Amino acid sequence: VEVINTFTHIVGEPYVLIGSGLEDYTTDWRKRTLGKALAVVLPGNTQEVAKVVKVCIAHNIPIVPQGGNTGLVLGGIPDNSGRQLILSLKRLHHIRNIDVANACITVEAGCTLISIQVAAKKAQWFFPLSMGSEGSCTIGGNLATNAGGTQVLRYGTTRDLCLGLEIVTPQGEVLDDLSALRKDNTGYDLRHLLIGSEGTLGIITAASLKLFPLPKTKSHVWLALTDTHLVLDLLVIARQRLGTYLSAFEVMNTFSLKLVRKHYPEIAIPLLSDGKDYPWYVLLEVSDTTTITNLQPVLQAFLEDTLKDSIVSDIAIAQNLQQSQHFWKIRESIPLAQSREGLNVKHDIALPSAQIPIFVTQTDLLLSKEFRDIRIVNYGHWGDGNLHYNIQCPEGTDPKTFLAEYETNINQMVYAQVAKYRGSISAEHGIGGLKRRALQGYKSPVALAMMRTIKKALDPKNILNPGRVL
Ligand code: FAD
Ligand code: S2G
Ligand code: ZN
Repeated sequence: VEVINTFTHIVGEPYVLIGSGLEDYTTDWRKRTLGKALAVVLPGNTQEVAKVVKVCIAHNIPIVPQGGNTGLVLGGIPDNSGRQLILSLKRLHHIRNIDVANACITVEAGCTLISIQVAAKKAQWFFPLSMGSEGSCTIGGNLATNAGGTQVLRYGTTRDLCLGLEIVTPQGEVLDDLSALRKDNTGYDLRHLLIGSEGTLGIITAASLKLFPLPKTKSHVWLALTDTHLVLDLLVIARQRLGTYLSAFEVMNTFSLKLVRKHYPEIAIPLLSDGKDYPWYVLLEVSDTTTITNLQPVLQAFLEDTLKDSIVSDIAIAQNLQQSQHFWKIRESIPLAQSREGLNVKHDIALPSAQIPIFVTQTDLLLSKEFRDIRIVNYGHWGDGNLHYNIQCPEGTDPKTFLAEYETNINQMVYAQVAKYRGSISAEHGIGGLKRRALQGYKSPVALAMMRTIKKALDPKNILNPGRVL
């Protein structure tokens, strides 16, 4: 009780939550797991974060930093010991500065991704990071997980968009490393050590981010294809012919779209009607940031050739902004349809693009033989070699029981296939608590030893997010 009073003294009574009704903080977005927190504390600024950390050090209270709680690998929710403190960054949601001359925006960690996109746009600039959770995920969480999303093909991951960080260290010190510099070689790059560290090496309280020119024209094309090899051919030709115009290349299998149709019947899906559907669909986005553009003729010629050469079987082109948004709505409804269908075994994997077809053919076969009637939802950012290769239990069976019984060996089979093609078992969601064991099996022992040394050196009391990543 005494420590709760100390927190209250630092952040104010309304910002220390204890007892029941904390599920929004203690359950993960997928509703897989319910943790139990000592309390939820919501500091109002960086100094308060630092003070809370110092109290936790003095009382040996482990801290789980949390942003929007949209993470998918149990990295941001407490275990069920009731001893861990959730330190929510939600109240640090101010846009600190937009520096147009330096094409840089400085924001606090609790800003939602969408609020940063909107602030940049208002200043006639573009902050490109974008993903289905952008309405509630925070830039602190995006940085901590080095989130990817749908614009990585052209703009890179969150790591590539960050110029500097302000963090609170595991000792409760404030490191102000915010910067608008594009070049700064003064010792180890601590920013890049922190990005992707999932709350285990420091608490991100603010970040300076790159701003980009606003796209002046965008076009969206929905394509139907009959084979994964053709999907990859399309990606290669798109890269060659569309160059830097190409800003997204999202792939979806039929079943992922049929799930959307089942749970969201009001969403019309182009080129998918009963009796006439295709195995694969691609949502392709091109955009141009210059004022005078020849984007349309380039796109037109590209599409004509892909039809003429029978790479694609059919095409639907968005005629206006509303249709473009509709294409994205279909794509972003897949994870929502999946969670309506029930808990599923998720694999957020990356492969060298050229190996995707053989991986898909072999792994589909392997799994379908071993686990009869499973339904494979295969979609995602193939432009980055990143597949969301998710397994839904057989129709009519109970998802929880299915996961309890089969998740581990499905993971093992999929990850063995990923390792065979020198892929990654976590492309963008991170390791968190969910993939910690899998990481031990797939990361080189030398790499794991170096990570442990870094963790021990920076956080010797293991106060930040213990049990996550390592
Ligand atoms: P949280 O869930 O609150 O935390 C995530 C991790 O970061 C935890 O380990 C936590 O401890 C740590 N953390 C959070 N804030 C801080 C901080 N300020 N300092 C230090 N550590 C911190 N992810 C993608 O990469 N690409 C996608 O396309 C994508 N699509 C999604 C679609 C849906 C519908 C959903 C639900 C999720 C999706 N995600 C995606 C996953 C998730 O949105 C991202 O991982 C996101 O970056 C998490 O941000 P958050 O603020 O919700 O973090
Ligand atoms: C996406 C969401 C999570 C999943 O939609 O791009 O990152 O795998 C995923 O369902
Ligand atoms: Zn994704």
